[in-house]
Amino acid sequence: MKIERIEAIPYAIPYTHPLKFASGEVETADHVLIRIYGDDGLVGTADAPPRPYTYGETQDSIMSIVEKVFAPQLVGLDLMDRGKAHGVMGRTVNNQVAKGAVDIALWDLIGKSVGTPVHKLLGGYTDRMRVSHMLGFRPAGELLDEALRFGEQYGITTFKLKVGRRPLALDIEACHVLREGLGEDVELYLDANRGWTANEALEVLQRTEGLGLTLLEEPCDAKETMSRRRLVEKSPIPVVGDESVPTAGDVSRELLSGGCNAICIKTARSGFTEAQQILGLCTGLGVDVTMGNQIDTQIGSLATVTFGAAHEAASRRAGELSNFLDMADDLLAEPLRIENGTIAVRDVPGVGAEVDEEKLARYRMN
Ligand code: MUC
Ligand code: MG
Repeated sequence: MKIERIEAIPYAIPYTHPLKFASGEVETADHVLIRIYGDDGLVGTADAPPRPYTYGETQDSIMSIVEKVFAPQLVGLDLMDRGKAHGVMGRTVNNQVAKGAVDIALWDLIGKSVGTPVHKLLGGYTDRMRVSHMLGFRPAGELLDEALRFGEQYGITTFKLKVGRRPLALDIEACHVLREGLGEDVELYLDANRGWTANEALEVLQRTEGLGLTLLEEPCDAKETMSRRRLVEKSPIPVVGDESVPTAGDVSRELLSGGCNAICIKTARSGFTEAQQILGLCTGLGVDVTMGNQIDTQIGSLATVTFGAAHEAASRRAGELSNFLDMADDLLAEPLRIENGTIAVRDVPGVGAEVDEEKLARYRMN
């Protein structure tokens, strides 16, 4: 089968509960739906969530690079020649989210063309992932209420707390309130989105000692090389690289230079192909990974489950899969369900992300 056409459709869906974090805030999912058409009528689908403050990509830039730069070179390629497709995209630097979505849409189309679920093509390790819920900036009492509600309603027992605020006491208090209110069996970890300096992060680790926090993600800008390395050496828990490691090359640089000792993998910015390279690197080096959330829709979260469940090392920890619950609506025709704190893969050819066409017509911007 040959690639016949590639579409990049901008759309916007509001959030009912905007997510606030140290590097930004998301009130509307102003994403791009990527569709790759095969010449036998099948369609591969993926969601591209722009995060300008993190990677510099916007809704417009994703549409432009896909439609004007990638599509003209990808149309006409044999669908199975993924190496050639990556050769084309690799000639352009950056634009990770655009490349990731094209990659996932290609895998979806391949899965459909061979009649096999993509989670099986990728590895087929298990059929579901445990869910970790991300808690944005809020007063400590509200954070606890939200975590308790997610525990009761969905069976979620792992939470990632967004931190990186000043004064540090705001986040330190939130950690204490959550641990006290949730009990010791709930997993809690932190993500500062570069909001602190490395030395501030060290102070937070000291002032939260004994709370059983399990991970500290992107505490400061990874460019603070020396103090970040000192933090990684002194931290009793793994320091996770996220926005500092969008590519396999970045992962090896940060791990080998001591800038982090665990890695957050996001299919939204790595697609499935580069996410597999990153996972192989981490597995080979004996480094933990988390499956992260780029404030994904249900289509994006389904891609994360598809990848995470396919691999033993990626499914060991709970994946960040639930922030779509804060959106007013979604494009996925059959909604994702969180049952007993888990989300299952879909046993249909491809990824299983069929789009509700009426909703797409309602939310699309052109
Ligand atoms: C995260 O893990 O950092 C916030 C910004 C982004 O790109 O992803 C989120 C979550
Ligand atoms: Mg992060």
